[in-house]
This record gives sequence, structure tokens and C-alpha cells, in this order.
Amino acid sequence: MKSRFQGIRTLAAGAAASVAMATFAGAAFAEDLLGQPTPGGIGLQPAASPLKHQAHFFHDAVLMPIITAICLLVLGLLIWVIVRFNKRANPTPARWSHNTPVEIVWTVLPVMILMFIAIFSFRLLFAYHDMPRADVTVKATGYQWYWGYEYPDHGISEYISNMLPEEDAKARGVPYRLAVTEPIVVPEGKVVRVLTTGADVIHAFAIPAFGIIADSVPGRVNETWFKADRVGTYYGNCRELCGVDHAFMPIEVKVVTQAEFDAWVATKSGKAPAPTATTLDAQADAASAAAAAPAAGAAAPAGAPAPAASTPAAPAAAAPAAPVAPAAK
Ligand SMILES: [Cu+2]
Repeated sequence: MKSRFQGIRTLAAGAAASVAMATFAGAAFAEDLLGQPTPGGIGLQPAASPLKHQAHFFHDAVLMPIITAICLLVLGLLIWVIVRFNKRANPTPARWSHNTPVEIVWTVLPVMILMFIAIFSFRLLFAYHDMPRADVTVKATGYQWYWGYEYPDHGISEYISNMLPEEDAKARGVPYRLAVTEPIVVPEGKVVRVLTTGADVIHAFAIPAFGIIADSVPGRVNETWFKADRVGTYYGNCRELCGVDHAFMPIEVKVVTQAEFDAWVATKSGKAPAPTATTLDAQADAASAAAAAPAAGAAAPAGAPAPAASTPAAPAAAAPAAPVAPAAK
């Protein structure tokens, strides 16, 4: 009997060790990409905004240890019961039932665990609602099936952002189904307030690296915020099933320096003649090329014009629904 127990124990230990090895090896090999999903990645996307940093802490330091401990405890109990109290090992079972101390423990302990989790959970929830003073406001309107972006405080009226067609994405070396024709552009280290609504059905504005998601509901405006730590490109998606092309309305946020943002705003609001938003990369390339070869003369900043939208994007239904009249009874 003893040798069989030994065998099961060895088997269980071996299985646990291989799972742990596989997990750590996976974590070590997959270097997570910033602002986009990583093929084969197993964790959350790297954080690039205060809310996401807090969410990481909540997940990694609070939830994961508790979940792991509970799983191991339950697994241990199961194995113990299977091995110690099966029919052969324990032919004459005990006849008693109910054990008041044990019942009190298994009621009170989970309540205390949940209350402990709630402390951190509510702190994070309040952080989401406690938006600092906004430096930039972006209004994101969800359409079937593209986004419209507007900067009401910067005089930028709504422009349409479609998913970049596959060949264009390949040509530019950007991820297909994440990259768009006209991204959102925001300055680094500034509080960005996102106001979102839907023009036709319910969409949802979500960017994992910033830890934000807000439903875009026709007839009402939801608010969320982020403050990007670093310059870079961050991708998100519509997160509410909104029709056949739901999977094809990605969100792209370009985080740039304040000077680049000011230049972009000047261009976009029509206060300065310059290239379009999608040529920010081209501008950067031109700038670095000019820096690398100053003798070659001034680099032309005018990049390729923005590609035509893949679908005729007519924001006809842009007007938000009229406020609902209170129902009189
Ligand atoms: Cu949608």
C-alpha cells in the first residue's frame, strides 16, 4: 500500500514540476510587446498608464497569490481524500456528520478573504472614477464599423479612423487588424479624458496597455481616462459585440512628445499647413534621415497621403440620440 502512495506522490510532484517549468519557460521566452498583444504571451499586457500599473499590482500581488493558495489547498485536500479515504484504504468509514468548528471556519474564512480582496478592488475602482484634471479631451464615437475621433478643446472636428487594409499594413510593417488609417494622437505624460458614445449600436472603447474600457452607448456619453507613461503606439479594439465587422474596428493611439502633439494639432485643426496624422512616422523617418545626412539637403516632410478609407466612412449618424424624455405615468 505504502509503495502505491509513494508512486502517486512522485507522479503528482512530477506533474507539478513540469507545469511550473513550462510556465516559467513560457514567461521567460515570450518578451511582451508594449501596446499590443504578444503571440504566445500569458500575462497581462505591459502597463503604460497609472491605472494599468495599479491593475497589475492587484492582479499579480493580491489575486494571483490568493488564487494559487486556494487552488493548491483544494488540490491537496482532494488528493488526500482520494488516497486516504478510498474504499480500499479505508474499508470502514466513520459514521459521524456535521462538525460545527469546521463549518464556521469554512464560512468565515472565505468571507474574510473576499473582504481583503475588496479593499484593493474598491481602491482601484475609485481610482478609475477619480480622474485628475484633464489636459486633453478626446471624443470617441463608435460606428458600425469604425471609429470617429474629435478633440473638442483643440478645435479638431471629427475625423474617421478605419482599419488599415492588409496590404497597407504589410507595406508599413504595422500589425494588421490593429493599425488604423487615422490614429488618436496624444501627448506623453498628460491626462487624457476619453468621452465615448455610440452612433448606432453599443460599442466599447478599450486599450489594454492603459487598462481602460468604456461602453460606447448611443444616447449617452461615458468617460474614462489615461496618462501614457511612454512615447509609443498602443492598440485596442472595440469590446462590445456590435455586428458582423465588430472584429475590424481597432483603436490605435500614438503617444508623442508635447511638441509633436502641438504640431499635429496645428495641422489637424487647419491652423497650419502640414502633412496628415498618418505621416507622423514618415515625419520621424524624414527627421532621422535628415539628421543622418544633413548634406543631402532638406528632407521633404510630405509623406505619402493617407490611404483611402477601406469602407466609405460616412458619419451620417453622428448626431447623438435626443435625450430620452422622462416617462409620464
Ligand atoms: Cu463596435
